[in-house]
Amino acid sequence: MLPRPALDVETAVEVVRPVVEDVRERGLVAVLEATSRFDGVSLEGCRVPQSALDDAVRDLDPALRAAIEESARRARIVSRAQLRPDERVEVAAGGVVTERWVPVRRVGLYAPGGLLAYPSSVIMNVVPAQVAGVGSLAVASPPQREYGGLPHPSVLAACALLGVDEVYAVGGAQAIAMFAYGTEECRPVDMVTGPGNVYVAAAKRLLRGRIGIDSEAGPTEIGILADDTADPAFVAADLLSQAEHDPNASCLLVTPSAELVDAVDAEIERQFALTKHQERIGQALRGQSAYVLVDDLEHGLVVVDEWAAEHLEVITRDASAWAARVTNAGAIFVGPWSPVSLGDYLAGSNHVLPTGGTARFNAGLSVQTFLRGIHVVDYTKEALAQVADHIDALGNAEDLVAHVAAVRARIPAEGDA
Ligand code: HSO
Ligand code: ZN
Repeated sequence: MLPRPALDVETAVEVVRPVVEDVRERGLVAVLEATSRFDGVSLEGCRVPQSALDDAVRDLDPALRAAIEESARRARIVSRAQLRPDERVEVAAGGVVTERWVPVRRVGLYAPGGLLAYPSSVIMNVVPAQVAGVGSLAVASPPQREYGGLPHPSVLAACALLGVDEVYAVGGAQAIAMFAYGTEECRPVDMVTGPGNVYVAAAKRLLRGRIGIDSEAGPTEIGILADDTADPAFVAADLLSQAEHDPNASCLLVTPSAELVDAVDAEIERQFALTKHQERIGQALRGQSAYVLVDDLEHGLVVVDEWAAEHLEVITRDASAWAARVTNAGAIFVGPWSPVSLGDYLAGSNHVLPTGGTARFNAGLSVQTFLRGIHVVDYTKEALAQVADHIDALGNAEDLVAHVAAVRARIPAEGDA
């Protein structure tokens, strides 16, 4: 019964299929035609010139520049700590398996435009990819008519400040297809990450397998597990903050305190009257959002684990102890001084997180997203000989005699000539 928005990526897959096919067959021409059709901008090419990136940095508000730089610095600190050394194990004398961490070679990052032009999302995608050692990174973001067909200046500035100079003014499914198949301008990538609308999600779903993708980012969610110690003004503000993203956003307050629910409800009314994006917030709160009254915090824990929020705040007595027991959440925010907005911008944690209950099996974006662990197997003759009989047994049980023979060519069985 817990609310979730109805989202139909499957239907969108059929809508984007012809666009994706067209880009595969006709490359840049198809990308430009789709751009004029969907974005109302006619371009001769999509590659953003270096001069436009330089201009965006030059014209950037200094306070925003300082914020972007500090956000990236903190994200880098956390990302570096995630790097793992290659793991070499001597399984038996002379038998070595090493797990070698190798970055994906080339990644395309999608940055939404329009209302959703978030320079912070550029940071959240670019920094872990760079720290992982991804050698080649390209960004695509929809052309904006009011900026002369260039992507949003704050997106361009964030790219330039992070050292990404390969940027394309392309949005929607055509951007994902451009990355997957390549065009005259853009070499194909191995992986695409970054949030986008339902058409972007559909194109990623369609092309998954040909390229790697991060998890599908649906509308944002906030769950708050709170008791009577929580400040209703904080709780209300945090629910509103994520509702602000999208009319399909979901906000859940889970608490054993009926008094808190009443106080939060009154606060929401008060704060709603003063906020800017009332239309989106109103729809989100009236739609797939709820107060869930539970018997006690144990019961609350069951509810939040079941819902598996993208963001979960724990604002209770002993908040760290309760937070430590949560198993399903994209990210967890502990205590009254760690609001989701902090994580969205400056905590150092990543804000590209699993939504729609996929936090049950997915993690948010991190350095690990851009690394593959390759097992490197290195055995001596003696170490191989030690297990030759076992390989015989398994190979014969599976009726795969050529497998057995490949070992016996090296280590003849006892009694063989
Ligand atoms: N809360 C969003 C990310 C974001 N917030 C970007 C502000 N800008 C999804 O985690
Ligand atoms: Zn946010």
